[in-house]
Amino acid sequence: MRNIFTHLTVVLTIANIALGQLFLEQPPINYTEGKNFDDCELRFVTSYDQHESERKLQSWVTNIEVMDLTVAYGGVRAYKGEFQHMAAIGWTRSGATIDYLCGGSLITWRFVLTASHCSVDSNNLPPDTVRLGDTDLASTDDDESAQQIPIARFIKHPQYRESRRYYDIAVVELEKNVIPNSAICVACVWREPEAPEDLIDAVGFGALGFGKELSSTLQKVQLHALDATICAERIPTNRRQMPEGLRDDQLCARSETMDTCEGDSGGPLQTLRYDLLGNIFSFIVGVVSFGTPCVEGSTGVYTRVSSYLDWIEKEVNQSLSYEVCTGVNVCDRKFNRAVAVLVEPKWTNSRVGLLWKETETDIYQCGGLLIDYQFVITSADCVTSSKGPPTYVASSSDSDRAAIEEVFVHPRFTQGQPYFDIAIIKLRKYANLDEMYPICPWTERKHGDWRQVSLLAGATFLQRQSYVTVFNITTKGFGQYYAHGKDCSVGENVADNDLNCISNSDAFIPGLCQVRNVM
Ligand SMILES: *[C@@H]1O[C@H](CO)[C@@H](O)[C@H](O)[C@H]1NC(C)=O
Ligand SMILES: *[C@@H]1O[C@H](CO)[C@@H](O)[C@H](O)[C@H]1NC(C)=O
Ligand SMILES: CC(=O)N[C@H]1CO[C@H](CO)[C@@H](O)[C@@H]1O
Repeated sequence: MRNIFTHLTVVLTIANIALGQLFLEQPPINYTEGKNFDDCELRFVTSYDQHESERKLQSWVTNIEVMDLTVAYGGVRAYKGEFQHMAAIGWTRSGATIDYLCGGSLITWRFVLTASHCSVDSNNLPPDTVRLGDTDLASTDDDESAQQIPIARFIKHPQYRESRRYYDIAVVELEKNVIPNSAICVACVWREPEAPEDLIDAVGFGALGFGKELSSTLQKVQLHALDATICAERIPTNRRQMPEGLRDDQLCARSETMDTCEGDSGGPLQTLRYDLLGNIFSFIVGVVSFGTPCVEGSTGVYTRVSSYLDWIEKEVNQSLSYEVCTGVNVCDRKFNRAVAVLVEPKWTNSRVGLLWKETETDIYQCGGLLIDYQFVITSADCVTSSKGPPTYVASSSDSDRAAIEEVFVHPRFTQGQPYFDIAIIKLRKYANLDEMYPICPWTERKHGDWRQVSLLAGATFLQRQSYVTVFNITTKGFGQYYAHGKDCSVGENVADNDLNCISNSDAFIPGLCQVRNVM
């Protein structure tokens, strides 16, 4: 049942500012006792202006980066910095010309992920160089951000056989580390067993159509993952090359009109995900392996990266966990303000953390909202745990505490059940309205036509700066995020009881938000 709330905690933070006395021993001047919630807004001047907040949100919604996209046959020209991990794998020929016949993805500052079948060209010669940060191999347009690095080792998967279409994955070790710049950054690997459900991009310098010359400009095509059974029917069956048919460590993707082609080999099938600050990360889902020849509606087969995590991590000799990848790889990233957590310190002063000891400093074990001078609303779950009832509340780890006088649990609440999961806490002290902002409860009975819901939750996250000013701070904080009221199916009849469902459709990094306790 907790899953209902999983989507709820897409919120975050920024720590409280220094505050004065938040709770007073005596009723403040002008203290009035409330009769019911009808006079709440009169007693507590609404400190939070909904319209102002919405206006602010709108003004924050800026496009990620509007670029002049040139549409080419079969794909869309990628712009500089759009696929910062994209690598071109090259064969240096006599006369110093380089043929870039395969693609790859930078997954650490030293290693590029590609396909095993890229280990040799048709003359059985190995590639010798990797070029990064260049979206037009034929021109000198963005060459100032490009880096060309010799290959130290080409590591094929040990089970790869040229005669077979399995284990088509490899890592390329470079002679030296790549240096991040505005056009170059590492990508993370997608660790989930299933491909994302949204559109996935295939990226490459591949041919733009069957029999066409290889493209010198970086192209992207948007694809959908394709069901394995349908895929198996579409790809040419070759018993000798694929005696086991299509395997689980392969995945298929297709679009109505476009697909990856020869020359895209080894390149990424990828998706984008956000962290809570709106930073955008690329995740490599698949490696281009093979496909039916490029015709409209053709189907491509990709090596599923999540099937090879252990092997890849062993070869690159480091963890590629989401935490490590998004934490240590400081780059000049694209950023989407519309997704970033909104920092609104006033808002957070409606929120208190529940404490079981006065000296505890973790105010994110359980939370509650101040709804009157002396009352806090929270979940019944929080006050009936094996730890017993909380004894203090505090607004930040070092602010003054207010002792809890009494806890009222809804009489119909049953532990382990999601219904009537509500409790009221009475404090011995009074909120100082110069510092704290009671929130008036929403008193409409019916399930609302919720457009935007402001969500609050505490979390630990890493603040990341651009590569120009490299520093990092782990912040345990609090903040707010917007989500939408929505129907959801959780195997319970949500509409007919006291539960509301809220969800957020932003594509966050998998596992980023985990509910420890409801607020
Ligand atoms: C108390 O209320 C009066 C009248 O509304 C107001 O002028 C005064 O500033 C208030 N005092 C405090 C401390 O808020
Ligand atoms: C792998 O990384 C560890 C820690 O960074 C290092 O001590 C070790 O020498 C590395 N092993 C290889 C084979 O590079
Ligand atoms: C520049 C800087 O302060 N980097 C630090 C980021 O965080 C990691 C992990 O805590 C430290 O090891 C780095 O020194």
